[in-house]
Amino acid sequence: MEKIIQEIKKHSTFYIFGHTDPDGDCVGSQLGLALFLKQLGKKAFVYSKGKFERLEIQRFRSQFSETFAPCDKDGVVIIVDCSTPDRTGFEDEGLDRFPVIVIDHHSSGTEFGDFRHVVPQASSCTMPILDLIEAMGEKPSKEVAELLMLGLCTDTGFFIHLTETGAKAFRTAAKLSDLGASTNRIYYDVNGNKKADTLKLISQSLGRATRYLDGRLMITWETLDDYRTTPRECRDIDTVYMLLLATEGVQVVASVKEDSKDKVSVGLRTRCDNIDLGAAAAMLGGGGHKKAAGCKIMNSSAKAVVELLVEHFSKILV
Ligand SMILES: [Mn+2]
Repeated sequence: MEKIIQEIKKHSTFYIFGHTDPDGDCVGSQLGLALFLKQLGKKAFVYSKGKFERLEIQRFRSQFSETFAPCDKDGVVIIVDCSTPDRTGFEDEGLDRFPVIVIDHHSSGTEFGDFRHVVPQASSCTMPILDLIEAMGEKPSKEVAELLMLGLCTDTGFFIHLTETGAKAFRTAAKLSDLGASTNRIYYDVNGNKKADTLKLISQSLGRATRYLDGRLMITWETLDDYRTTPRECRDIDTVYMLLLATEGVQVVASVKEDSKDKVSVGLRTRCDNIDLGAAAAMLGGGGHKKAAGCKIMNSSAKAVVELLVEHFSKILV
């Protein structure tokens, strides 16, 4: 942390990257950190390859650049919320010409970057960012606090995913609340703008959800065909996860989605403390957290991936 603080003090330009297909935590981390650095009188730029599909982050899209054209060769790259360098989507764009600071909270992945502040116990990436701001002896503005709270709210499912180890997250939330962040405002910014078509996709996903392994595993799926009738932006898989995880006897929920003709992405969620989905996803070439993880399967169809998941979890859910 001390080295990261020195790097920040020493330099005046920062290039901030998150992961592709950004979520609230990624966007909150990138923009919160950028705004904080600007308030220190520094230059900060945020980059993302998108896609900004998730409704809760679409309003931030215009602030991000898709191409990396550094204006200061003495700048510093900061990568947030990424467990591996390829997650940025910018791995071939010369980020390593600059010192690289990594701030993250994933439990699996690779050790990359020159300076790392990775806290796997943190519930969101915005938590170690607040730690950094405090370690610098600074106080986030109301706007920064609300961006950091956005990450905390979305990565914890508005605090639902927290367990008995969640005290630090609540202490962080209390601090951000004292600084002027409103969880109610964030809730409706995140959840209050759904299109009517969203209900169609939700009902379709719920209708397709199938129980396997005596109901311990539930899988729902979407194909490319589905997006011909209902736009992809109308997906609200988090609501689907929440409802499926509320089913009696269920341990793991999987959503299988065809991204393109030869790429299928899998999202995994569990409500069980003794299941490590990050490890389960890693065996399939993916990664993530204990309770939320995912992977991408190439050269496959949704149907084949469903079969693969049933086989995979028949060995894990015993
Ligand atoms: Mn995160």
